[in-house]
Amino acid sequence: MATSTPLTSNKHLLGWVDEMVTMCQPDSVVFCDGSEEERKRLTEFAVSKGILIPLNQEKHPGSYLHRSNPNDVARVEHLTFICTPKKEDAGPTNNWMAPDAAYTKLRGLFEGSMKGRTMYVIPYVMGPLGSEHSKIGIEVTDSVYVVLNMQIMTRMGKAALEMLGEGDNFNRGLHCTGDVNPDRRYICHFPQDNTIWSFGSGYGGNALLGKKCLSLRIGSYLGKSEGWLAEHMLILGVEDPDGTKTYVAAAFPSACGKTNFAMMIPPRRFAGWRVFTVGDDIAWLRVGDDGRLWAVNPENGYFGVAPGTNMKSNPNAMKTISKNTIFTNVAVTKDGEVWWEGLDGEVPEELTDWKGQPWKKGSTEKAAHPNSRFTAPAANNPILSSHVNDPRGVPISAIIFGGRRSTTIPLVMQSFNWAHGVYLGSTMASETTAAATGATGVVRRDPMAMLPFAGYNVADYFQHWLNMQKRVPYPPKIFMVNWFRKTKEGKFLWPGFGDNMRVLKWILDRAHGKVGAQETLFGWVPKQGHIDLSGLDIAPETVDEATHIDDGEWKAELEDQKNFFDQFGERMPKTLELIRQQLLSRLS
Ligand code: GTP
Ligand code: SPV
Ligand code: MN
Repeated sequence: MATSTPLTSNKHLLGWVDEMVTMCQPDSVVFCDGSEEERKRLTEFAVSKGILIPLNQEKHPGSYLHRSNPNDVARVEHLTFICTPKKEDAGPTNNWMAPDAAYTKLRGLFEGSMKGRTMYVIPYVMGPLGSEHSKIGIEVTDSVYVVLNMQIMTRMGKAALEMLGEGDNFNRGLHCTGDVNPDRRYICHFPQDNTIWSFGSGYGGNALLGKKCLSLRIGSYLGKSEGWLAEHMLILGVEDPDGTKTYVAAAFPSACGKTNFAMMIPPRRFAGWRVFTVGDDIAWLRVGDDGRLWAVNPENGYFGVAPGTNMKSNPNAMKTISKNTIFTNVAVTKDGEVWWEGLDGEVPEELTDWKGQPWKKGSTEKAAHPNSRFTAPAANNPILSSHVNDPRGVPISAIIFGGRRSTTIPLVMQSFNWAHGVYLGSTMASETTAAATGATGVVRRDPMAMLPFAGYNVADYFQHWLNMQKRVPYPPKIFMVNWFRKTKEGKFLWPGFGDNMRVLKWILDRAHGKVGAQETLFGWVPKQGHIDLSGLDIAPETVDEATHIDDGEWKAELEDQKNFFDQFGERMPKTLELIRQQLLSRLS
C-alpha cells in the first residue's frame, strides 16, 4: 500500500490511522499538509475525475462546481445518532444507538469500504491556532471534495499537527462516502470517545466532520463538562460612529439568516456605523477572566446557502464568493457562470441545472437546489473582523434567538432576565428549511437553534444554560427576533437583511442601557418610535403588524410549549416550566 510521509511521529495518531486502514483497506494513504501545492494537486485530480467542474475562470477565478448525488443534498437528521451508553443521556430529541451496537453496525459498513480508493488523513484545528480553547480533530476520509472543503473551513494540515504535538487529545473522525446509498447512511457520534463515524454521505454537515459533528454535537458535550457553550450562532461586531465596538451572538436555525446577518451592510440612515463578521454559523462561548462571556468562531470559512444571495441582499457574501470558492449543487450558465434562484439580473433563458440536466426559463423545477451552497474562505470577506484569530475571541454584549415564524412572534423582544432569556431560547420554534432532508415549512420547536446539534439530553442542556448565569457575573442581555413574520397574503412584513440593523440598533441601545422599553406580559419591546424607521419605505401599520403581540396566538403558543417540555419528564428544569406557567397564568 502506498503511503505518503506521515508528517508526524505522534504514536496515538499513527496508531489510530493504522486501525482505520486495517478496517477500511484503502489502496493508498495521503497525509494532508494543508499547503497550496497540495490544494492545486488535489484540485487537478478532482477535476480529472469530474468531482469538480471548473467554472469560467475569468468570472470565477479559482472556483469550481461540485454536483453531489441527488439523494445526498442536505443533513439527514433521521440518520444522525448520539451514541451514549445510556439512552437518557442522548435524550428524547436525539436518535440513539448504544455505542457497542453502533460500532458493530458501522464496522460492517466500513470494512473494506476504501478498497480501490485513497484514504486522506486531515489534521485540523477548530478555533484560532494556539488558543487553549481550540480543539484538534483528525478526519480520515475517502473524499477529495471533503479535503478541499476542510482546507477552506478549518485551519488544516501541518499547523494542526504542530499544535497537537505528541498528545492524544484529538477528535477521531472517520468518514467514508461509501456508495452514497441512503439506506446505508449513518452519522454517529460517540461523545465519551471523542469520536465520529460517518458513512454514506459526502454532503456538508454529514461529511465535513469539524463543523456540526465536532464543533456542535461533540462540542456541546465537552462544553457541558468543561463549563462553556458550543452554539449554532453567528458572531458579529458593530462599530458606532464614535468608534465603540459591541459584539453580539445570534442563534437562528439552519437557513434562517445567520450568514446574512453576520455580513450585513447597514442602511444609508446608519452612516458611520460598521458591521464586522467574526463568524456565520458556530460560536464557542466561555467566561473570561473579566466575568464577561467571550466568543470564538471555530471555523475558518463559510459553508453558506446560495439561493437568495445577491448584490442587494448580501453584497459582502457576493464579494466573499468572487474567488477560490467551491459551489455545490448550483446551476451554471453556458458561459460557465454560477446561477441560483434569487441571484441578481434576468433569469437566463437556458441553464444546466444542479443535477447536470438542461433547464429552460419558466421551468417549474428549481435550477439550483434550495440547499445549494458555497464554500468560501473567511479571508475573502471584505468585512472580516480583525479578531477572528484572536485566541480570546470577542466579548458578547447581547445574545439573540430568532426563528422563522409566519405568525405570533414579534420583530423583537428582550427577556426580563437570564432565566427568562433561556426560556425564550428553549421554546423557540421555526419553520423547517431545505438544510435538512424532509418536509419544509413545518413549524417545530428548535431550542436555541440546536435541536439537530445538541450532543446530549436537551433538558440537561437547558440546565447547563441556566447554570451559566452563576458563572457569568456580567452576562449578555438576551433577545428574541423574527424577520419572517408574514401578512395574511403571505408577504414578509419586515424588509429584513440590511434593515435588520434598525432592530440591532435597539438591541445595542438596550444592552448599553441607553434606551427604555415597553413592558409586555412576555418581555420588553421597543417603545413607539424607538425603532428607527427613517428612510424606510414601509407603512407604519406594517411595522405595527410585525411587532404586534396577540394574546390569543400567545396562549396557543404557551400551551403548545408544554408538549415540548413534557417529553423530557423529570429531567426538564422546573424553572422553565414555572416561567411558562407564570406567563400563562397572567394571560388568563
Ligand atoms: P445555515 O448555513 O443553514 O446555518 O443558514 P443561515 O442561518 O446562515 O441562513 P442564511 O443567512 O444563509 O439565509 C438563508 C435564507 O434566508 C436565504 O435564502 C436568505 O436570503 C434568507 N434570509 C436571510 N435573512 C433574511 C431576512 O432578514 N429576511 C428574509 N425575508 N429572508 C432572509
Ligand atoms: C446547517 O444546516 O445549519 C448548515 C449546513 O450550516 S451543514 O453544514 O450541512 O450543516
Ligand atoms: Mn448552520
